Amino acid sequence: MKNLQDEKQRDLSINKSDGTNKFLTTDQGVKINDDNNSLKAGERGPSLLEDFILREKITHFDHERIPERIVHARGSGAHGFFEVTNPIPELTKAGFLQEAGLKTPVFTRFSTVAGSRGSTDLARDVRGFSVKFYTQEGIYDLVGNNIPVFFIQDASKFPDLIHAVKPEPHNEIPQAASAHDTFWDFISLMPESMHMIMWVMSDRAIPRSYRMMEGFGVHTFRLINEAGESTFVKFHWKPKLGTHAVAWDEAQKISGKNPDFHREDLWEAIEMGNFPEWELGVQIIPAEDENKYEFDLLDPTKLVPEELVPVTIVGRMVLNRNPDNFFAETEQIAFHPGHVVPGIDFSNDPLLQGRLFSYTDTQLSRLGSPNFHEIPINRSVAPVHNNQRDGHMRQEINVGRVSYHPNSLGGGCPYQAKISEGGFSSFEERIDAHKIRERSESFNDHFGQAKLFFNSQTATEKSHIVKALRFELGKVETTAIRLRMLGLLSQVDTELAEKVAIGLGATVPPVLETPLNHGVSPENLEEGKHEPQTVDQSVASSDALTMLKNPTNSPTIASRKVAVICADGVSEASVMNIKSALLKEDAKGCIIAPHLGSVLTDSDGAIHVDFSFLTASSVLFDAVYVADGLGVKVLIDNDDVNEFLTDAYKHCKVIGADGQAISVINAAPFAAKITNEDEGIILSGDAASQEFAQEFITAMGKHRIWDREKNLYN
Ligand code: HDE
Repeated sequence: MKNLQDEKQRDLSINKSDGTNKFLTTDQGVKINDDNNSLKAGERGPSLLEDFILREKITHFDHERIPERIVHARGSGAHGFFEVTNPIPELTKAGFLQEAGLKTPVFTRFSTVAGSRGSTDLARDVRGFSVKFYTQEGIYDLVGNNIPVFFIQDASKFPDLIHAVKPEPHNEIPQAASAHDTFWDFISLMPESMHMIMWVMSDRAIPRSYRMMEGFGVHTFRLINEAGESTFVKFHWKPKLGTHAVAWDEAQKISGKNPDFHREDLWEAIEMGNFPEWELGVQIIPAEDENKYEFDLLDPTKLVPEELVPVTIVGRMVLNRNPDNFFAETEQIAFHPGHVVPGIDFSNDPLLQGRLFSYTDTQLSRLGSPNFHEIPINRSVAPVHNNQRDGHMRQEINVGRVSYHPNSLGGGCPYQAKISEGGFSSFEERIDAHKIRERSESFNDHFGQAKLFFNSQTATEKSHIVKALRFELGKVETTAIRLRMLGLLSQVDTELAEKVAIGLGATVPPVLETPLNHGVSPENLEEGKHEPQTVDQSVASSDALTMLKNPTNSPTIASRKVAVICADGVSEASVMNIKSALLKEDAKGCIIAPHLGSVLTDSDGAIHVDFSFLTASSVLFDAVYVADGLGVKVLIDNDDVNEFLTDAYKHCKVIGADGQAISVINAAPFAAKITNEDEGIILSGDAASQEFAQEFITAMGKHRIWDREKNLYN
């Protein structure tokens, strides 16, 4: 078997440039003698137009920016590979899924949707999850999200949705946030969005890390086998580290303390060798089952519950290499759901069909030319030969007279491939239909799966959804919009609507009074056609839909970060005890002290300080430990320490202290609220004990102690 894993890296190496031990030159290769001064008429005189070195440098700089992506502008990516673990040749002829052990290079980009390129990573938002597979049969892009459904059913509503969610056009406020009038105005008139709204108001929209998110292809696609038979498929990425979130208050604070939180997390994990990993799974739906379910497989506001169709794992993806250059790779990469290889095909989902147009079109203005496929990160490792020619910034030098097909002068080359030679042929779906501008009535259920999602959540998760809606609608200024939303929410769950209403100081309006336009034509509205419906689901509740009971979760604390709070006089044994225990679990303890440099230990040693209270914040860590020793005198009732610990407590993190450090916890503002049932407060009078470190690690494995919120918010 060929090892293809490094094939893309070899391909990229042709374009890499490294100035180490080289002369500085102009773009034309002329060595530069003075890069610090422009050419002038005399020492104090004006600059001269003939200074080609200055002109070239400034001109290049003037044109350094390209338009950011219309959506998904803010993102981060990494290289890696996809490895087949369970080949599915009976379902697809796609070469990269044929053989166990076969590795295909990938580049994966994660993103937020609404914010601009410089916005925060921690916005409440959907996350993009795009994977480019550099296969032997050409590029395959799986351009998905971390949420398995979407807001709208038809591509024609996408510009409206995005106009509504982006900053409002008159004052460009707010950045990277859906909590404003235009977004909720649109949503309140689009009941089809209610299932997605449940997901976006849940903690899925504030992930702890890109490495701890699921990914979904969203639409139903087709797999095509050698015999030309089609099977419907839904794609899933399951993270090895489990599916985890931060708290909303925490997310907002991270946005101020470190807006690059997710970007840095991905980068650091890869640099440290903690390579993020996901399993790729497929839900297989035989062609004959197309109309078997209470939902339409072509409706992108619906998912297929895993209880109805389980996810079969086919391979794994490992991200093991950071990009060399953010712009050249992460920014210039161009994904497209229409980049498919033989063995994978589209369904008639009307949202997917619209996407098939949009992605190339947008690259033309973003990357400036139809030659964007020649940019190194976009370049296929499978050979490319065709009669496409010229255009801005063409890199390829096509030799010969012939740039048309059929031809005799070029011997008929490049020639077409038979299907048996790997030529792509679209699935021959029989279609005999009227040309109509209509939505299928099978798409009318707008509340059934919103209910399924809400009913599947734990009490903690439901309360987070309530609070998220109180926050979002609380930022809406127009009362009528808030009321319309309460009307829609009451159709998902009356208790949900009532709880949100309490936070808004409002009363849930009767559903019938809720005026709805819900995006249908005036005639259909008059006739009451496409009235939003609630269809009972055959699955009442699904653990795969929660984060807290998610089957992907495991007690691993690998790559988690713990704040180890110290001061001069700290017990060296305590610090080493916790740090080495964490290291064994592939987690990291970071030393935080009142000052940078180092802290002196009780055994006359010195420990390097990673951050001071000024440069660190509790929201940037997964757990906090206060170390024993004489140093605690400085830490007791210290404002910085109290703020640090209070945030950790409020965000339901594990807090530990041993020996004398227990007095620091006892002096914290929340001390009186700590209950015996709190599994996240680990205190041990016995300093530096292994049992203590183990208890601390076990508690961290629960990610957060959300039960604590009962004390905090009652
Ligand atoms: Fe996209 N989307 N999208 N989208 N989308 C773009 O393409 C679009 C949709 C998704 O990391 C754009 O290259 C339309 C669903 C991701 O570079 C643009 C519709 C899903 C990314 C575009 C949708 C996605 C994009 C902007 C409705 C989940 C980031 C820049 C018909 C399955 C890719 C670009 C990256 C990016 C159009 C809906 C995922 C404008 C018209 C549904 C992850 O072409």
